[in-house]
Amino acid sequence: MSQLAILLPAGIKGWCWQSWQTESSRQRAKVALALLRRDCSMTKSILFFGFLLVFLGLTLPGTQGRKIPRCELVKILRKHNFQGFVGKTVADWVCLVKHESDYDTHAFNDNGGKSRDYGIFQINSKYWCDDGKTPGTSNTCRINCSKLRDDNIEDDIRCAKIIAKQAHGLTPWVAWNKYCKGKKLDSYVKGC
Ligand SMILES: [Ca+2]
Repeated sequence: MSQLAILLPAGIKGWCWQSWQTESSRQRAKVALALLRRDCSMTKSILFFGFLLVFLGLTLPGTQGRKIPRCELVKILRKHNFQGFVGKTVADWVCLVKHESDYDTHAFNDNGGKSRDYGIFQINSKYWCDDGKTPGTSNTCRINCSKLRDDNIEDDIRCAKIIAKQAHGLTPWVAWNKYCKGKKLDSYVKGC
């Protein structure tokens, strides 16, 4: 998208300059006026569509990842009844997300080529989702891993709950075991 934005002005400049050169000298003033008044209306149209494409590329929902502010995540987790789910608190889950993905819905990690972790909950392709390149995946959540890297975390939440339910807790998440288990976690929901 950014390349398009850079190329457009150069293309427009070339088009106008070509029109200018094809006319005889006595016609140039007339052409210049036409370019400004009418002919270069195409320039405006191209610019408009160029900016529209860049704008859509930046704002289309579901295509880009984003960092979810801590308190927004707390609100989402409370709404989805995470408090008390599998005997854990919302603070446990916020701590888990902080240390697995740093709240980034677009987070991705390659585990030495054997499997990959996707999204805000860093869900693994060996057991829970299918990325098309992890042999023998269980795909227990019945989901394409790419869906776990967009900014709609509804499906991520559904899958995370399946994982926690099967494990009767949050032990499948290495970061939770390391940074959250048995720790004082009040700060993760403080002020929310
Ligand atoms: Ca998703």
